[in-house]
Amino acid sequence: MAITCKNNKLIAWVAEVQAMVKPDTVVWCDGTKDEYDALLKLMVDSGAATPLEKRPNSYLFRSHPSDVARVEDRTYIASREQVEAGPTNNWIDPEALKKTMRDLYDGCMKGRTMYVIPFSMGPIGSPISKIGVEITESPYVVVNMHIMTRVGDKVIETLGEDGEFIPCLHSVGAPLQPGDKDVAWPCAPIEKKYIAHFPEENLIWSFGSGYGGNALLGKKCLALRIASTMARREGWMAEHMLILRLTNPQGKRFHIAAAFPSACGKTNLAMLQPSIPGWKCECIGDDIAWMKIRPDGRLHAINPESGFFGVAPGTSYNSNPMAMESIKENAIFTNCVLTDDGDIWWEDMNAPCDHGIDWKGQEWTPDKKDADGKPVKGAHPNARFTAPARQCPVICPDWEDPNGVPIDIFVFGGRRSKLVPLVSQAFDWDHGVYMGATAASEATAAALDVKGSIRRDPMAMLPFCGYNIGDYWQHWFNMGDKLGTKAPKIFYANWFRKSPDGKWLWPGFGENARVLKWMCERVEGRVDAVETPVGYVPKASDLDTNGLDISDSEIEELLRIDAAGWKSEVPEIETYLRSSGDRLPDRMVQQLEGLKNRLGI
Ligand code: OXD
Ligand code: MN
Repeated sequence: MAITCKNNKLIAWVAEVQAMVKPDTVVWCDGTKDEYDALLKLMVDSGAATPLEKRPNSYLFRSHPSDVARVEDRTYIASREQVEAGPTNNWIDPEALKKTMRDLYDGCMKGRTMYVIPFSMGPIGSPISKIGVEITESPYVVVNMHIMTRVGDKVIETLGEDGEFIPCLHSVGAPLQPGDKDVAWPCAPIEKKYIAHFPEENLIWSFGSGYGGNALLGKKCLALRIASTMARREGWMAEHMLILRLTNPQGKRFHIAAAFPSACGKTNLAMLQPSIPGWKCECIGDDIAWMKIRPDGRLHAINPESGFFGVAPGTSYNSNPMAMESIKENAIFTNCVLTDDGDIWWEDMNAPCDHGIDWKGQEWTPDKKDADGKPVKGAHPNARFTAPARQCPVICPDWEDPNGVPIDIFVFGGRRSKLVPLVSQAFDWDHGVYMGATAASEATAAALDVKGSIRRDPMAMLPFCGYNIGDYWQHWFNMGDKLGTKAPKIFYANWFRKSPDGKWLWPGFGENARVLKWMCERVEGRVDAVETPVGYVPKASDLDTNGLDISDSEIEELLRIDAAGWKSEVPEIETYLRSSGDRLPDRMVQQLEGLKNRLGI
């Protein structure tokens, strides 16, 4: 560390953790390129990382086959009272959990180096940013944190003597005894994995996993679960939303924040390139938005992250050319195929690969089958890339503006092959909160709208809201009250509606700017809409379909309201909403009653 930490609370916490985890050495990370390069050299030398000949300064990692994704059933909200965690979280008593985890942490970094990573979520010094400090023994975590957050001395400086920070303790849970040889991806078995949040103390303890959302604690643990609880206390919002800027041909800017569950094309939308002439789209963030009401009375958003941690399979020059451009250099890849010429590959990359080494380190060819004759995928379906956001060719010049960007539009959505129209606008804020709360997605693209296949994912926050979901909805209503007429307008989108014979009706992600254009025109009051029981939908003639090969009847079907279908969903929606018990806001009940009335129930 180039500068000395003067924050006694941080010094004391580091000393306390060190005494518990008993590392061989302690290193304070300074966030420099030298540090990044030295750690990668260490991991290349140990065999944990493979440098990629085809991509400058880029590396491939293979995780342990059991450590490939977030572990929702090992993720806990340890509030003092169970009701504070609510029906959507795993609750555990904080004292009991701390006892269990202290036993696991005891000596867990023996034989290893403990890294102390000071990081800022959001531009350093922004009134919306927060500081965290992650302790880990995983150099893979350190280098990923370098990309995903702002790490280094400036954070220590900003913290000063008595600045607040969020302590994030992480361990892969694999101590080394003298003479032990390390493995490429150390981690603990599933029953020892804990991703724990103590919201009343702003504290995160993660044990046993080296992977993504379990280990890069700035992301889901801090920026969503803990931040959502802080946001409620402090009167702001931490949401699972992309942020983009859309500029119309007259040069007017609109800022859009959109929440979609996974597998609905969030990163693709964040980096959209409009096909309609004169419209420009720039990316501010692809996963998380932190939003505060600023002195102008409007809601301003920052992207707390500084990189993309995206799902690799399916990313291609067709589906997301801007993501492909972002990962050409200085990127980290996890669980992809290593090609014979020293590049990476994954399924649906739209590039040839006849032979390579798969994510498990085995020889792989596209026709490889397992013992049961099933095709073997080369990349894990949750294989990831980590890349600096600044490398995205369409990153917005203001993406690091400490004041954030003023949000005009919120979009919720999900994947629904039936029922839900291409786009609808909420009647008002409260109705929009209802739309977000009841957002739902089908389990897979292929699944039909059969009972049980729909997962409600409120505001796409189901695995990320750090407190009782009923209170979270109330917080949304409260924010609407504070914002009044300056509140963003709320919309619901569904790109995935199919015709009765099972064909996608909307031509694809590349055309989504046409739907965003209609939203902007609504915000500006340029177009009328059709009032239906579920919201305002576009008049067919107001949807810009110039140059698209789509028939009038297809547009009609995309926008059709199937009142009988909506009626049949109401009982399930009611059961779902009521599962938050007495924390269900009255205003949500009023929304449900309003819908029933409009549907004639
Ligand atoms: C993610 C997720 O990884 O939402 O962003 O699961
Ligand atoms: Mn996400």
